[in-house]
Amino acid sequence: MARVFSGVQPTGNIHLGNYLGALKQFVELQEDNECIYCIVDEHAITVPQDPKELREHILDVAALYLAIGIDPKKSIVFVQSQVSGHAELGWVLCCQSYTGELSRMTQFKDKSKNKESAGTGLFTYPVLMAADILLYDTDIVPVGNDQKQHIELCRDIAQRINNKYKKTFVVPEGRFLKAGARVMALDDPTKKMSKSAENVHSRVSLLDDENKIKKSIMKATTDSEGVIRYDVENKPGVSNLMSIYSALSGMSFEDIEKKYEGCGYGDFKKDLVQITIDALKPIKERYEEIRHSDYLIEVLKDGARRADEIAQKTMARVRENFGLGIK
Ligand code: AQP
Repeated sequence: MARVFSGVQPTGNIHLGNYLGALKQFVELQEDNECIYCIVDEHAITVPQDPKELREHILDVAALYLAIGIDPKKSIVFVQSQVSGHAELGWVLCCQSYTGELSRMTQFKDKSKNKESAGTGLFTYPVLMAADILLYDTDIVPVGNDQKQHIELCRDIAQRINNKYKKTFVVPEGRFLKAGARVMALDDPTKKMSKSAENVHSRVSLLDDENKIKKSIMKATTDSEGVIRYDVENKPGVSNLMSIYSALSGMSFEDIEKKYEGCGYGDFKKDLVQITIDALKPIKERYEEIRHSDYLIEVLKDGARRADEIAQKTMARVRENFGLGIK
């Protein structure tokens, strides 16, 4: 059995990009692997957060994990800050990474753009992400395409340490999906769909009501050609909607093109609204059942205990190989 690890930031409501790019894989992978799924609250504070809202968002994401089908009997589900090994290993890895390589991370460049000064946490975010992964001897990391560069960095750091010290870490592989690997913003298909984008119609969140879903999809940017054709370069808006359609319905791009031959964008978008509503309905219902339950808290406490057991073993090995502390 391979060990799988991934996480989501509790920075707002999970959207179709998070779901189709990463979370859908989480559920499939738990059938044949040992899976660990984290709510990465220490990553969330790399940008300002309201403490009360952050606590709520942590439980929102946890409830959504379970609502989409993650089964705590099969997978470990926990909150990052409940396991101290993440921050501890993060520091060790910081001492083994270079400012040059971190400066090249496109997510840091995007998030610090137009800011007078960026936080150190935002800069070292990919190192903490590497710690999250390496702490659990992870083999596979299911993530969206936007995380490719961070996974490469994690592999580089692990290999660097393995070469310099005794073999300390498993070198993980990223796992990226084809359909939905990078869902773009509905209002601007040149940007990725994001929880923190100002325009709420740039995304469909898993908990959106039917009216909001309808409004966001019907308003989505397309082009003036009026033809449903998958062509990312020339028709990024339509291609993005087709990716969402394909990922939610299982239909290929060719079949979608055939189905909408001679139709306008209106008909296509109306169907996409319905497909999205149908796909999200059972998730929302399950979410409502568990969001305020004691069960959810129990799952997270038990998950933290099980995650910590694995993390402690890795940290003992790290301290030994680095010569930290005393015997
Ligand atoms: N647009 C996207 N398309 C495909 N996958 C995506 N992911 C995020 N956006 C897209 C994947 O979702 C997982 C969880 O992401 P995250 O919450 O840890 O952080 P993020 O990538 O920074 O997501 P957001 O929505 O853009 O959050 P904010 O706005 O807070 O920064 C990851 O596997 C990611 O690849």
